[in-house]
Amino acid sequence: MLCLPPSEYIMGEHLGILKVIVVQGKRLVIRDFKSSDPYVVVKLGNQTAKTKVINSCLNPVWNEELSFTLTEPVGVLNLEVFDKDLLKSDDKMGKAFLNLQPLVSAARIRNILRVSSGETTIRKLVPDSENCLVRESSINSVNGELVQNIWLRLQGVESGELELTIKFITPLV
Ligand SMILES: [Ca+2]
Repeated sequence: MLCLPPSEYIMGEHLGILKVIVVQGKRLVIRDFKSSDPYVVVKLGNQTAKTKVINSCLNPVWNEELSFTLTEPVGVLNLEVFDKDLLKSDDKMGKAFLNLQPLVSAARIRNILRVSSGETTIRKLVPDSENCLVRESSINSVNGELVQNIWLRLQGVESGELELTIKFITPLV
């Protein structure tokens, strides 16, 4: 009798390039006297990237694009904000995560629908107890690229939100 694996993925299969644009932070927590010097560390599996530090700012605008390769099994994107300090170790300003599975599923739907041009909303995600979403987030196909704009609520702190734009570049097969 043929025994199939529980899911269809092939371990280590290369799915595409994931571009994470860390757009901005809002209402971040104070970790110095009156402000903070925030930067964001983004992790996907064993890949890590970080933004630059923005000094003395609780509503920083980074607009920085960080690139990752996405492989099966699809993991979770982890984000953590820190306050840069010179004389002591950096302080924590909250963390958030994003499940990338909906984006990968959206890519499959796009392939089935053969969407390669124009802008089409593939699916919408709503905030719930299983994610960090602040508001509804839609996954769009924009000229063949999958684009998702997201506001994430930072966990473990009194306040703070992060805005990301995720682009998933994967061949139409
Ligand atoms: Ca500082």
